[in-house]
Amino acid sequence: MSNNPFDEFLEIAPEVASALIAGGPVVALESTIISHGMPYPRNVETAALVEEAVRDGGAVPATIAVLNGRLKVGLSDDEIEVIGKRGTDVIKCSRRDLPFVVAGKMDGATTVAATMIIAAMAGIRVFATGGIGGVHRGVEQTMDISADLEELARTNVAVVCAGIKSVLDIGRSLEYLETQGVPVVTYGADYLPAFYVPDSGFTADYRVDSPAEAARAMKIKWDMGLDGGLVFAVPIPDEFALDKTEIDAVINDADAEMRRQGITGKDTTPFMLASIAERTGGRSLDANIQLVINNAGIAAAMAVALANL
Ligand code: PSU
Ligand code: MN
Repeated sequence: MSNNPFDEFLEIAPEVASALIAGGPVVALESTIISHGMPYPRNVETAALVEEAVRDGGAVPATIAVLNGRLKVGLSDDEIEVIGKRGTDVIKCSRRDLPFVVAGKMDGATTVAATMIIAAMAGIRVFATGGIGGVHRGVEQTMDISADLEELARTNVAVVCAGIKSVLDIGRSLEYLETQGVPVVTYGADYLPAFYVPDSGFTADYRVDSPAEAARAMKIKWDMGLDGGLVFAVPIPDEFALDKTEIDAVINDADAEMRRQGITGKDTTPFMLASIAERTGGRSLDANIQLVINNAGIAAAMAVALANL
């Protein structure tokens, strides 16, 4: 790996490094979902199940975080345990945070944006998660737009997710991605999924029905020099989906509570996820776990297909 210009910062796990050198399939996984997205110990259990789903799909998992200022690509079970147990005490790390967490030799859990950056540095092209950040509701007042969207505009990684949560303003998030030239592609569905529910009511730009089709689109995009990411939106399997009317009401209540408490900035997504889990008696957490596992398996198949092109 000595030809990598980012060697100075990266620490790639041996299994991941071997797979990358061989041109084999690797799937990046984020760590903010572990520290800030789910409670301990289910976050750690989920991280293991997600890695297993990637392996079952024929790829090598690379969970990404910053530890002691090192950009770690591929965490050990012990390292995942530490991040999961410390939870929101770990710094939620997006693009703007990376230089300071590295300079200060600190620990950071990486968001979709930061995970994309580190994955790209390591040469990983496919990344699985639950949900991406987007344009927040009330953006007219707050200007709260996740750095994930800007990262998708510039960094060459495909993000496999369950769509855009209705915690966010789905319509405006799609407009932003369109402006930035980021393809939003549904996997095996006509309508864009909305995280806990398989159908948001919004249509996507394109639809693919196989990992090979997804991989071809990625390869052609990047071969043409069209830098930036792609969003592959996979609907939550029906058996794990929540009722749309119920979850929409819960999200509205959680959103109102967040405004009352004056929560802003990077704290909004973790607050909403925890509040929704509490209000659904944990059913949203169960759904969240299942959709991430599902996405991981599909991302693995896409990584395999990409490696075979
Ligand atoms: N959506 C989820 N779970 C999560 C996140 C989003 O369902 O854990 C995390 C991801 O790491 C994502 C981040 O990148 O929240 C977005 O935060 P912000 O809106 O502050 O950019
Ligand atoms: Mn934000």
